[in-house]
Amino acid sequence: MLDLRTLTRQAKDRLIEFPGRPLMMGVVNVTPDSFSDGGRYLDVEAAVAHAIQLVEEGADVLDVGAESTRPGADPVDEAEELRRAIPVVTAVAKSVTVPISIDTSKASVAQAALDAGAVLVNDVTALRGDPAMAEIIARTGAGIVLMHMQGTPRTMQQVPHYEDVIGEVAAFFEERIRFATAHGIGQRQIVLDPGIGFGKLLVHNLTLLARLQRFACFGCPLLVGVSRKTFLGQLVDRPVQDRQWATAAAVAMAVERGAGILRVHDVRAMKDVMQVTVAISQETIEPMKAQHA
Ligand code: HH2
Repeated sequence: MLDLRTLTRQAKDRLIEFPGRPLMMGVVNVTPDSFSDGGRYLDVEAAVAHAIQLVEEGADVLDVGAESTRPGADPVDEAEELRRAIPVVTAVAKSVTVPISIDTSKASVAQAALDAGAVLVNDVTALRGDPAMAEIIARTGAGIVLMHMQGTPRTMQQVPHYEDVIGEVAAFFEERIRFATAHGIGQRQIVLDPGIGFGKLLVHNLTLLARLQRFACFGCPLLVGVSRKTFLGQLVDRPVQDRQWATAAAVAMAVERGAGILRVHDVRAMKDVMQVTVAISQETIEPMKAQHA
């Protein structure tokens, strides 16, 4: 397993430290279906309550997102994304102490979220979406997730094609790290993500997970998002709300192959999966020893 203890990340004025195990990133969605007709106050309250619950379940980081990146999703305009995301980031930052990530590819949303208390920007375009993003990350010292995606969310599942998915994703990481550092972003701010489900067929997702270790050479933590995704549904033929066991298997394999951050919806269950996988991978019986002491 990758030694995560060497991978402390800088994120604004905070250090994100790895306690010798992967970090659990809990997903806080503020997309329209989470919006009641009752108005914004209730929506913000519901998102904050969800965020607090995820932290109680063991989330080490929260990822707040206001634009769906599901295959085929339409882009959300800037004013709407700001209106949805910023009150939630502001309120969550006052309610929890864990680092907050903003899932956005818009520089204005990233800047406003960083001002409101976020410390990490999860940019699924890896700094290719908004030309102003790199400067904001460099100036603020925020952490940045550079995720691989072929195409855009609207088109990415139409014809994903790779000659060599591992080689192409590795080349992408190399080029994006070079781009980021050339724009004044420190290596220690960077997290890499192979972008499971983003412009990939089932076989590509499976290969990326199976050979995740290949990307350890960049010296950055690897974020993996498998939670409830379509490729799991393709394997077990279950609807999205019934993919927790399938998610568990993928989380365990990702941990065993060196994932550093696990982006999940079901934090409590997946944290158990992570802890057991780590214990077996490290051949340690510390938790049992402690129990019987
Ligand atoms: N996956 C989704 C959204 N953001 N960010 C990163 N870095 N990596 C991912 O794998 C990733 C991501 C997919 O989210 P979606 O299925 O659209 O919904 P949800 O936000 O509920 O997970």
